Amino acid sequence: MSTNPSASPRTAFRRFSVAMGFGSTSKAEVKPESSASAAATPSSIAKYLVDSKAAFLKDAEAAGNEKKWTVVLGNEAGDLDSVASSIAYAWFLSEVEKKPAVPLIQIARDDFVLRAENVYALGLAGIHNPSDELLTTSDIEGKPSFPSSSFFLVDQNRLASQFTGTVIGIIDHHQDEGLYKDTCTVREIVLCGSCSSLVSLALPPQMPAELATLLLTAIVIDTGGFKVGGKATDEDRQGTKLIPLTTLSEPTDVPFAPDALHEVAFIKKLNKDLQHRKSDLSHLGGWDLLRRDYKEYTHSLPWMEGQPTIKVGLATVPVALKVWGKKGKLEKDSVAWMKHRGLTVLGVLTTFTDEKKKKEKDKKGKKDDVKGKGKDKGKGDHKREMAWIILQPEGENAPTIDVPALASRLWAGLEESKELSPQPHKKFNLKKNGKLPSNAKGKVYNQGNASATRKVVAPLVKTILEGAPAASPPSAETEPQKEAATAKL
Ligand SMILES: [Mn+2]
Repeated sequence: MSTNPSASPRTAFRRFSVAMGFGSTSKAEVKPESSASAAATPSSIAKYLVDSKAAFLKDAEAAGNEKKWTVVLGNEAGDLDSVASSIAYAWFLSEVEKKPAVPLIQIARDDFVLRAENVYALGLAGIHNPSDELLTTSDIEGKPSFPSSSFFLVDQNRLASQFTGTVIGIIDHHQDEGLYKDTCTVREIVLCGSCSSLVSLALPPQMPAELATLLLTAIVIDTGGFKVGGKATDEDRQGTKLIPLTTLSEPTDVPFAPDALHEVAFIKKLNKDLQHRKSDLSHLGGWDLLRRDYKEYTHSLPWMEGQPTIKVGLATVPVALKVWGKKGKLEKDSVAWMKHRGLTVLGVLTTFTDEKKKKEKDKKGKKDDVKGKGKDKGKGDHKREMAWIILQPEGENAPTIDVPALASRLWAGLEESKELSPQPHKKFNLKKNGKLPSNAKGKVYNQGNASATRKVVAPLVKTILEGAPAASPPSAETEPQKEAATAKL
C-alpha cells in the first residue's frame, strides 16, 4: 500500500487527504514541535464536548429546537470504536463544518466503569471525566424534548428504533444494509477492522492531537495492534497518517511503513495496555460483574398454582466464582441485583480460564511444539460455572411463588441436559454462607460442556419453566413485561 494519498481508492475521502497533505514522512519528522504545541493547549476536545453537551441539554429543556442539532451516534455496544468515531466526527461537523453537532454515547452514565479500556483511551485524549464530559443515554432520559431530528451514524448503518429523524450521513465498517441512500450526503461503508480508520480518513490533519490519539487507540484495539493476518485492512493501515499527529509517538519511531506498524514500539505498547485493560475486570465488584453482560426474560409457570409470570435474569460473568464470589459476596450481590430487577430466578454463568491448568498445558504445549503438535495449546483450560438462586420476589404485585417446587423443577431440568452436562460444584457451596434469605434456594454447578453459552442456557430454561405438564393451556399472563426491554446493557 502506497503512502501517497492520491493513490487511495477511497475517493470520497481523497479530497481531504490531498488537500491536507496527509501521510508524508517529512510531516512525521516535524511532529515533536507540532505535538508539543497541541499538548500545551488545554484539552480542546474535552472543552468542545463539555460545551456541546451543555448547549444540547439546554435546548432539550424546551420544544422548538428539534431541527437545531445533528446527533452523531455510534452503536449500542458503546465500545471504543463507537466512542472514538462519534466524538471525532461530531467534532469535525461542529468545529470544521460549523454545524451544531454532539456525540451521543449509547451507554448509561454510570457504565463507563465497565469498560476500563475506554476510560484509559479517553484519558490519553485528555477526557478525564467521561461521565461528566460526554452525553450519555442517562442525560437524555425524561427530557421534555429531543433537540435533534438529524443523525449521523458511525460504526453502524441502521438508526435504532428509539430514535426518529433523518439519517444525513453514515461512516461504517459493518455490512451495508442499503438504507438512507436518498438522505445521506456522506455514505462511506467499507468492511475494515475499525470504523475509526474511516473516520480518520475523513478528518483534516489539523485535528487536535488528542483526537488523533483517540482514533488511533480504537484502530489499535480493533486490529490487535495491526496484527499480521488479523483484521487490519489497507484502510486501517492508513492509520499511519494519524501517528505524527498524536501525542503518543516518539521522534525515534519515524518513519512508519504501513506494512510494519505491528512492529512499532509504541503501537505494541499501546495495544498491550488497551487489551490488558479490556480483559482485566479485577476492579469490578459483584454488582458490576452481574450487570455488565446481562439479559432478562419473562416466563409463565403454567404448572404452578395461580400460573404466575416470573422474571429470570442471566448474567454472563468472565471471572471465576472463587475470585469474586467467596465469603457470601455472590449471595449478597445476587440478592441485591434480584431485588433491584424484581427477579424470581437469577443464573450467574461464569466463563474463565483455569490458570493452573493453562500452565500445565502450556508446559506440555512447548514439548508438543517441538513435535509440531502444539497448535491447540491452551484449549481445554476454558471453564464455565453456573450459580442459580431462586427467591420469592418482593413488592405489592409480586406473585406468590412455590420456591421449593420451582427449585426442584429447575435443578432436575438442568441436570438432565446433555448439552450442559452440569456437575455439582465441589468447591463452591451457597448454603454454608447463610447470606441468602431463609426461603431462598440456590445451587452451584460446574458446566461439563464449557462451550455452551447463554445462547444454550436461555432456551433450555424457557423449556424447563414453561413446558408441560400443563393441565390447561397457558393463560394470557404469558405477555412479556415491558420493563424487560430496559435491562439490556
Ligand atoms: Mn466498530
